Amino acid sequence: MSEKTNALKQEFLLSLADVKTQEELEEIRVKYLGKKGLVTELLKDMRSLTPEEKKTFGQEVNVLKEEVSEKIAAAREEIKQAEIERELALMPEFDVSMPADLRRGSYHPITLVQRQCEEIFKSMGFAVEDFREVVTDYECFEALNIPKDHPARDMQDTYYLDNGQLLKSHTSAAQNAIYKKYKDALVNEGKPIKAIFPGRCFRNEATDACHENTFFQMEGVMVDKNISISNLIFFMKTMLSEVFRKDIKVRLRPGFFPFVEPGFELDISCLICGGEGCASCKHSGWLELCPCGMIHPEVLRAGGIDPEEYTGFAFGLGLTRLAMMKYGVKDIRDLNSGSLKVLSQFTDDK
Ligand code: FA5
Repeated sequence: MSEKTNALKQEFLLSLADVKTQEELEEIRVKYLGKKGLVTELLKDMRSLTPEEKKTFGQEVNVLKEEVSEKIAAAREEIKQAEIERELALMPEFDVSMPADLRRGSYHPITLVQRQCEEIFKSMGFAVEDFREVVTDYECFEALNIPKDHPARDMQDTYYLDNGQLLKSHTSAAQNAIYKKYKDALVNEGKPIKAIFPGRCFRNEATDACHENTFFQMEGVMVDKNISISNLIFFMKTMLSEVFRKDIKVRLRPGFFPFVEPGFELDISCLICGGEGCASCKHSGWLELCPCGMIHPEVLRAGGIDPEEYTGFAFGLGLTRLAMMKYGVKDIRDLNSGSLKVLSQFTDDK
């Protein structure tokens, strides 16, 4: 091997020894084997050689080229291997002999009770509807006969967005959209409107054992010709007896909501204290569970339904409170706590 070829080979081997990354290696490949690389440049020296010398020198350069290529390929593999090992060293060690943790998640009690109510109402011909959490002032209040500055708004302070929309304070906010969706089928095909719409509600209020600022309700409406309070009572009774499957004490008393006339409060005797009075029922022995009433004519009219021809009932079931009562949860705040100690106790069959 000529002195020049040998010197180039030694220089290449030295620089290869320092290479740590694929990028550095690529630089070296271009430096030696690229179109204008040092190995290729060697061939320029051939011009001044005799044909015999050219042959020997040409072979020598080809051998060097091959050697350089092989060493670069080997270095590429080594660097790749080293990278894999570095990554493996950073990974936590797995003990494959360790027993698996077979604990499963469980449904949230509110989901369980919501699904149960959905099944009950579906079996009675109600459609299950979904609705947004962000609603307009019109949907949440005005369409429900609660104009601006009406005192009933004080009971439902909520969280407002910069654009004037708000987080719905009750599921009644979907009523107007439901009437508009189903009114044509009611008028043209004589199909009664029967729908429930569960959803998350928000209120800007202090929390205690039976009040949360984020809770679930399930609204229900039925509109047809000749719907009366007795229809309302039938559906409320059926729902409660199916959910609890035992005798529970309820009471119906007058209640005021601008969107129903007449309106009622449906209370349930507190199942935590058996009606004696405790923190869960604000020491009254009763828990407000499902206000209801006959839909106000103005509300039907806003939904495009003629109140002279049709009547209907509406109810707003407190789903979170229902879950409290059904599962014996003393403090409503536990349901939003995300604590697995609390939540893992509930399963479908309880
Ligand atoms: C309403 O929200 C009416 N929209 C219900 C209604 C619908 C009446 C249709 C008539 C016809 P109220 O604010 O009372 O009403 O709430 C209804 C139920 O939701 C309560 O009885 C209670 O069970 C539940 N609830 C209300 N506020 C809270 C709260 N802060 N935390 C937990 N549950 C609540």
